[in-house]
Amino acid sequence: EKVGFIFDLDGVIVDTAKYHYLAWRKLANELGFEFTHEQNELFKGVSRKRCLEILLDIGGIEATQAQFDTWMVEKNVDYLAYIEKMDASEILPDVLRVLEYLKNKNVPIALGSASKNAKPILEKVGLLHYFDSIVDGNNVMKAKPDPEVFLIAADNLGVGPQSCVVFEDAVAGIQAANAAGMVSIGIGDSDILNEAKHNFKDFTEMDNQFLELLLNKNK
Ligand code: G16
Ligand code: MG
Repeated sequence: EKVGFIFDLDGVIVDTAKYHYLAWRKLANELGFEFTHEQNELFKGVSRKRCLEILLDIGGIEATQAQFDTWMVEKNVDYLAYIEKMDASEILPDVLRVLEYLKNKNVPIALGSASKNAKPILEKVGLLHYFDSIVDGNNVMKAKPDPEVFLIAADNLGVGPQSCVVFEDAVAGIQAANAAGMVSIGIGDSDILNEAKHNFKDFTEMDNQFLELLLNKNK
């Protein structure tokens, strides 16, 4: 069977984590508390709703449903203002080389992201056309580490889960890929992503020979 490739978005294709951070920090400051970079680590790969729950926990704030909904919208409006200014210069190093390499080999490619803003971001940086399927926060019921997002992506690509390779920067994402029975590849800190099958600091460390190995894993 052919091999399918699934990419996470934030932290793998683009570094939007910094914009999420700025938007969450602004909200925290407005509510009267600090939000640090270390705390932001907990937000990677996690849904917007869950992020706000964690943020309010950090601030020790009890919110009514109406407040909660308002703050969800407020954070996203701020985040979208950053997204609006994005362009291809924000694509992370060697992502384009890897996408081109796979595209030239006619490999099915999907996006598997927790974000509800995935499509506009891919459009902004000019990468939308590389993806045969986009599965994001609008399509899933259960967030990572549940495997749902990657299983839907595999299904859309017409490839069995065991024939899929997942690139992820979040612990929850690696766990989701493993739970789906896929080959998990950590992009980032190998100490944090130690449950991944393979680890790379970023795509500059991953040569075409390794991609070829993944491509032929079923042969
Ligand atoms: C991303 C980020 C998370 C963010 C989530 C939801 O997931 O890593 O920090 O909270 O999407 O984003 P939004 O508020 O845009 O719906 P991923 O899976 O692409 O890393
Ligand atoms: Mg991510």
